[in-house]
Amino acid sequence: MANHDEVYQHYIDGEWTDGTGEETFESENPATGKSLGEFRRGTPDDVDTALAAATEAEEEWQALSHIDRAEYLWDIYHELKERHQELGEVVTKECGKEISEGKADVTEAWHMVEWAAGDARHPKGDVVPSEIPAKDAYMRRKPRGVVGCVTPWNFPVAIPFWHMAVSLVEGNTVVWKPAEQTPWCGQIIAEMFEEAGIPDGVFNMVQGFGDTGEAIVDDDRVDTVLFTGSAEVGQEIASKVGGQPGKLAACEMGGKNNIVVTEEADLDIAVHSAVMSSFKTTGQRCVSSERLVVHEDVYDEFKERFVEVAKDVSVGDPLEEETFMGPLIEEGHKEKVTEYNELAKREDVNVLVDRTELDDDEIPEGHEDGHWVGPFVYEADAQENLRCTHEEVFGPHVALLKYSGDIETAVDIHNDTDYGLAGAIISEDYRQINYFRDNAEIGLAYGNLPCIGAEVHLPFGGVKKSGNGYPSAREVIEAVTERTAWTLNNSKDIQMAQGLSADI
Ligand code: UN1
Repeated sequence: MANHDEVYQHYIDGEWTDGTGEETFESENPATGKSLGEFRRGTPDDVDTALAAATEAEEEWQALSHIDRAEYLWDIYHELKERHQELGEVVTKECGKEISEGKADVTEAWHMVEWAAGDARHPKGDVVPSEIPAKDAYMRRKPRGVVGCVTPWNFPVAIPFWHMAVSLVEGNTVVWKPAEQTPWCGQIIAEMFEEAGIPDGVFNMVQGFGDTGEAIVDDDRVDTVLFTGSAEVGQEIASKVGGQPGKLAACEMGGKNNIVVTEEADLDIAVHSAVMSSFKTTGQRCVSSERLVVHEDVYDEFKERFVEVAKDVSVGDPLEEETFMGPLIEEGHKEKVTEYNELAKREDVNVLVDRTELDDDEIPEGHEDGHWVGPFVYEADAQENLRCTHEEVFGPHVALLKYSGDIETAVDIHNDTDYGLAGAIISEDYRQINYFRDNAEIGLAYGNLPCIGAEVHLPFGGVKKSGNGYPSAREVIEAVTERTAWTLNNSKDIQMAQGLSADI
């Protein structure tokens, strides 16, 4: 457990180390503003040491079977389950999500570990037919080598395991930088790998900021970069890595996600789904919805009911079970969300709920320095190209966009953002649902559900500005393995495919 008596270190090559830097940083509880512990700030030299260790460890790690490698992860799986409550509280204290979300983060982590470790006993390639009967053809996978992982603060336990569990079972070694806002979760995960006895250099954790992440991304020894985080950083990583032949980046970024409520919607489901998607995690999921596209026939009733909840929804101490929304992650983020709320007003939208500043009596005692914000809900014209309805805010900032006409119109509005991560349709009409499924430009599409809460054995990623790959869940396997097309001739003759003459 973190305390103020020691400065927490990096975990490199099987050792805890101060690294080369002089600087340290604090982890802050966003609900109280108080420090949770002090951590070493990594430098590019520390990344260099970690990458040297990861490269050195590759051969020995790859000599093990998938099943033996998975054994280390099964230990971690049991540890995550046994420490569910305790770790859930750590997540809540460090990233501010209310406690059921803190615990769900840990649950999602063990689900990912279970998937990856279980997959060790599944086929690792394909048997492929050949045009030539005497040929055997296969697709075989092998590890890419060293995987660099850069993870966000909003899922500080689950997302690191999205990146690392499959990478490790497939035979890669890992250098990981946890988010600078959630180093305590990073510390605990590193302790778990140490306790599981993972061989030296196979798993390395360097705490730090953007320069530490950049050192991972830029280094030639890294074969795959996995990134989950902001569109800005993700685009930079994708273009940098794109210029380095042989290296791959899978990035999953944000969204400006929509829920479409048609004239055929069950409004109980619609309101419930919109509240969950817009306000859970205080709007700080990349899949959170900031646009509600609602048909004119049900618009007034939906608006009245949604606004009623938004005015009332509880914001407060995330450790209390009755809290629905915790604080924002940090003061700088509160400023950003506040600026977007102000921008919306300047863009002349019709504000319906403005809880940008909470009343004093809403803020729990001892939490005066938390980064509090409540829902901000407004109606805007779907046809206008406003910044507030098109840019990702990453907070409880929600636009109601009324439409008239058919499902095609709703889906056109849905698709009118640069992003394409998650979205939902609420309707009792299967034709509308199917149209949405086939035409919404998103990676995660939901019918009659919130657009948050994906399960790890589904692909998780998006299109357009939301990402260029799947650094997550089951699809991560594509980013961390090479495919070899292996073809074997069983005859004494050379016979070619495509009818190519083999005469010489
Ligand atoms: C994120 O939104 O940043 O689908 C990740 C979900 C979670 C993961 C969210 N399983 O809501």
